[in-house]
Amino acid sequence: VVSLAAVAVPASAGAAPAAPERSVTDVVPAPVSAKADPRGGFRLTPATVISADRGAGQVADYLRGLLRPATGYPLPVVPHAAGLPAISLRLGHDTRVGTEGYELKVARDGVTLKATTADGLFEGVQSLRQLLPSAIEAKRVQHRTWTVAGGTILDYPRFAERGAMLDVARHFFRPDQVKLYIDQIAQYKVNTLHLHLADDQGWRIEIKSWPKLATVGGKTAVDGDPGGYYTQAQYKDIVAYAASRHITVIPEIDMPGHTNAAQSTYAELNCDGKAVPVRTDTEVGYSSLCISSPITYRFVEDVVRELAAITPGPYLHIGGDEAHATPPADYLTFERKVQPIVAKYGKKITGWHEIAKTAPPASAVPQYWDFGGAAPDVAAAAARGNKILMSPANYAYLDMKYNASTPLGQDWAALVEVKDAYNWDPATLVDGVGENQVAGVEAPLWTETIRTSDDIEYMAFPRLPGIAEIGWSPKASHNWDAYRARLAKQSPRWTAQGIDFYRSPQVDWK
Ligand code: TNX
Repeated sequence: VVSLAAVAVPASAGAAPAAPERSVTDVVPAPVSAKADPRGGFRLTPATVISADRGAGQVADYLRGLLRPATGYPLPVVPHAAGLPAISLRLGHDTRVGTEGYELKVARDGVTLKATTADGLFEGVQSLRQLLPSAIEAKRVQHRTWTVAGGTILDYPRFAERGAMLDVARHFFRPDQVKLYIDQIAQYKVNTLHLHLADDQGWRIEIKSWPKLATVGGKTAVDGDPGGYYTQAQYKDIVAYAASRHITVIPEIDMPGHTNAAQSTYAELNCDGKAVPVRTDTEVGYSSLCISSPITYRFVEDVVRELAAITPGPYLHIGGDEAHATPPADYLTFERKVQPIVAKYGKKITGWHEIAKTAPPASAVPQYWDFGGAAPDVAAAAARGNKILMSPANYAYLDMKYNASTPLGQDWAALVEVKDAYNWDPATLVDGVGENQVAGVEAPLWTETIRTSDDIEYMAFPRLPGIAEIGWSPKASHNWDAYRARLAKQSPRWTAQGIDFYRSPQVDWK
């Protein structure tokens, strides 16, 4: 365990004042505006209370849970501060901050966080925690002083969706591992978790009408590693945990390709009625559901119905990528039957950008994964009114190696160093898809080579905060030199949180 106790340095006459350890201008993702007041810091003490408006109680309890382990202070949540030193969470309409923004004021006599919604308060809390010493992230009591850096932040996101994807199909991750990742991404204002729940190597969600999908199709994983699946109760619990971190889950069932686990489990999902062999290699593009069979659509409807019933978020992800074993006409036939099924169960569609060529309804969100430039089908969808989610593989794929000697990951799209992951713009990436046609950004983590939470952390940190900043911060604030200096100051927090990050030589880590 690293000791994070502050070292008291005696002030010697004539010495330059030390640069402050942290400031409102250091927050990641960069706020819309931040004005430091070096003399306006607020000191937490055992007498501090958290005062919360009606509707702010959940965020107040969450904040208390963040601050209690390291401080050991009681920090009671109360409806009125009644003259006590307080962190106040206030709800009230503020047209400047939208639905996820906030205003944070830190002064000597108190901290006031205001937002229009609880989502906005939650995102403001993520900024507030970065204004405390890194030791606030320690899991045990640290005997030291706790000063929140003084100043004012006004903040709101550039794009509505800032996402992360975890592929739990190639390798399975237990609910506690998913929750850990949820906590790690929430601190960078990520608001969407896309779970890739089924692929050739394994099926990970209980479907009661097709029970062997999980119990048989879930047994396998890449390289013959142990599989696993979520019961519907476990999935609902993950969804609820994500919601408590103001994150919406988007579940993905990839189809009509990437379906070998289902087709090796149920013979009737194959055109010849014979189950295909189990496969745990990492080839892509060889499997296809049987497009001409009515059973295929009964299967899809059962899966969509059950998944929609346990998913409160508005979207279901229907995959659609790399369907190389499905002829184009069949692909179109399949999508024309499946997309209305999703609508029938009250959900909107998201899918990999290949779905753009099927002219999905304007509410559908194609997820772009290629390298940018010309993409006529995607541009045409944008022109019809679809918003596009940006996940360019050569910048945003967290499974790409950092450099040729990175022990984990793949390199088919690119080697992606920290600077590469940060240096792109969603609004100029794809020809014909501008700022107003972008839904947001998502950082996918495919897990062919990823087996443990340490592996996840090593690939996601430090790149994920960069993608999150691209999604949240104003374009005008985008600057690598300024970003790398702010990012460096995050690393003691990751150390205190136990995040096993990649120490990129591009950043002067603290
Ligand atoms: C491509 S790009 C895939 C996944 C793989 C990934 C590995 C896309 C939508 N699909 O099936 O896991 O590459 O990097």
